[in-house]
Amino acid sequence: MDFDVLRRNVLEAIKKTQDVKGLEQIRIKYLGRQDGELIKILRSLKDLSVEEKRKLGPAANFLRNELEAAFINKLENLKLKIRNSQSNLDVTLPGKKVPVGHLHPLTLMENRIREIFQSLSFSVVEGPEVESDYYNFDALNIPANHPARDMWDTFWLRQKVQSSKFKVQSLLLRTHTSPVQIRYMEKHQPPFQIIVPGRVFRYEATDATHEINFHQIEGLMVGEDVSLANFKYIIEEFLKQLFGKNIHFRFRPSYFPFTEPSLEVDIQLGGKWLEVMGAGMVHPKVFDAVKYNSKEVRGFAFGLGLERLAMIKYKIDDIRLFYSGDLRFIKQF
Ligand code: YSA
Repeated sequence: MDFDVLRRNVLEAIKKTQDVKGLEQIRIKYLGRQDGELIKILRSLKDLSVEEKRKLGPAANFLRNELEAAFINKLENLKLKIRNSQSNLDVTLPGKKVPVGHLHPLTLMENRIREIFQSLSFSVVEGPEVESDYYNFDALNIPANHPARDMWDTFWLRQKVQSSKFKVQSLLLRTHTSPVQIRYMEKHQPPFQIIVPGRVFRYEATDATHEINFHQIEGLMVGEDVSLANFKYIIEEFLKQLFGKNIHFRFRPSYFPFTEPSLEVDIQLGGKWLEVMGAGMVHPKVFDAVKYNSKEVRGFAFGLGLERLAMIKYKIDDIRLFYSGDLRFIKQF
């Protein structure tokens, strides 16, 4: 058999074959290393003269490369055909379940609270978690050495920032969201109504209702005629929207240096009262700190505990579960 005949036969056979197994048989028949047709021709070359070998050797190599390429090409085509035929989807088969994550209960709670206050025309504002003692305490009428500072056990940060040549400013992790009241009022004029969701930190012992790292949502409404009655209406409306009409809550007198009068809100949970919010009418000294005329404006403010409200909503009896990372807990929401 000469090269041309071999070439024609092989290409014809490759063309005709329609399966991988058949293709492999053809390859062995013609290009097999032991008894392939090509190797037989090459072996017969040894009897030829040097001249002839020089001519036919390269031609044989060329043919082998060409035929090998034709086999590879056909093999790829057959594989592609198989893949395509397998992609004929049976849409009646049940689909594969794709695992999807979901929101943390605290995020769900925060989103719902934002929604309710936005429906009551409050805007959402944010502030820094690392604060100066001026915003966290002084401007809220809690000067250094005031005994009320003990109400907020504080994580102090190493002092870095020099506010002036002579005074070193103390930095801390904010103990409540109230400093954002000051930051907002420094830059805006009344009337306005805002809420401030955010993370706060307290250096205190943890138990079923206390965490060292938790969330508050501050509220602040300032205008000419804002009164405690407005506060009571807003909070009642808020709690009813969040928990339904049958929610049991009470207002209780309290004390904060930055409000006068001050009160707290408790919600009944399993026969006990759980404190969920501190609040009051903004103290004139707070308005003085932001250069408002305290004779002309009035306002109410509150700071609610997000975890506590989520505990009531989802009937969770230990606040520490929110941060436990326990998937059995998280997956229930
Ligand atoms: C008061 C008057 C205002 O004009 C504005 C805001 C406030 C609230 C004040 N800044 C404050 O922080 N009060 S508070 O210490 O009583 O905390 C408010 C709420 O945060 C509590 O009612 C409680 O729901 C939650 N809270 C307090 N300590 C907590 C906590 N939640 C979880 N873990 C803790 N350790």
